[in-house]
Amino acid sequence: MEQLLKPIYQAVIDGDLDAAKERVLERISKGADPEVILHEALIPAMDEVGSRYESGEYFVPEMLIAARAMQAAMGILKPLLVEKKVKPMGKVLFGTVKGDIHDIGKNLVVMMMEGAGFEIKDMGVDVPPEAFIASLRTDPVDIVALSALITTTLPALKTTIDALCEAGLREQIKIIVGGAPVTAEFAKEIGADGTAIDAGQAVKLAKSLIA
Ligand code: B1M
Repeated sequence: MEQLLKPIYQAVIDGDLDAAKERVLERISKGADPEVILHEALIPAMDEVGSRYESGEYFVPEMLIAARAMQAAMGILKPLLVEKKVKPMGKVLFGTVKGDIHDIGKNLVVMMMEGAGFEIKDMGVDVPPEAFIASLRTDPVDIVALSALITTTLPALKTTIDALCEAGLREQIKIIVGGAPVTAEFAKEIGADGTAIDAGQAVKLAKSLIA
């Protein structure tokens, strides 16, 4: 990692929200590329936090404050990464499935999709299938995008897709799923139209499905 990005990386690992914001603002004012900050400092910092959690060095509170620092830093980058296109590419209903409260990855995909010109209705986290169905009935979209970030909530992806089928809504939408534990095989098995490993790939996938 570039030496100048180290303080941002460290601030997120330490869960130091103010330092994370200050360091990001400082790099931006010096002309740093927001995408480089995101991919070379912020995301690697969350990976390191995950490794520390796995090894027992960090516990949930440390993960949580690191996540807050990451979100604060992303808040600064968002307007720089999202350059709204005039004509919407299509409309997307997005949410992290029931039982799962991780949203950093989802927010990142939302941000990139907005940047690509999609109009996003973000349902947040821990979203039950009924909430997706209720929303689709009053506010139709082209794509439903579902995130699941832990292995224990993978089944909720299938439950949600099944519920959309039972509600008779499947034919009118494309469904994409994603999150670290989601594989292409799993996505196919549960009847999704596709998956993507990261935000950039998710944008490409959404564009190809709309086309
Ligand atoms: Co939790 N957590 N967490 N956590 N957490 C992980 C995911 C874990 C891998 C940590 C570990 O053990 N190494 C592990 C899951 C293991 C597994 O799957 N079996 C884990 C666990 C176990 C838990 C709890 C169960 C801990 C506990 O309570 N004992 C608990 C579960 C809570 C729940 O959801 N019910 C929990 C809680 C939390 C916090 C609340 C403390 C916090 C979340 C805060 C928040 O999101 N606002 C948290 C955090 C921060 C993490 C780690 C450290 C970071 C997650 C993250 O933001 N990554 C994480 C370890 C890690 O990931 N290294 C971990 C960065 C983000 C940019 O990546 O989310 O993968 P990601 O998103 C990517 C792609 O997946 C993809 O694009 C994104 C951008 O590139 N993508 C899509 C995502 N959605 C997509 C949708 C698409 C397409 C692509 O199309 C629709």
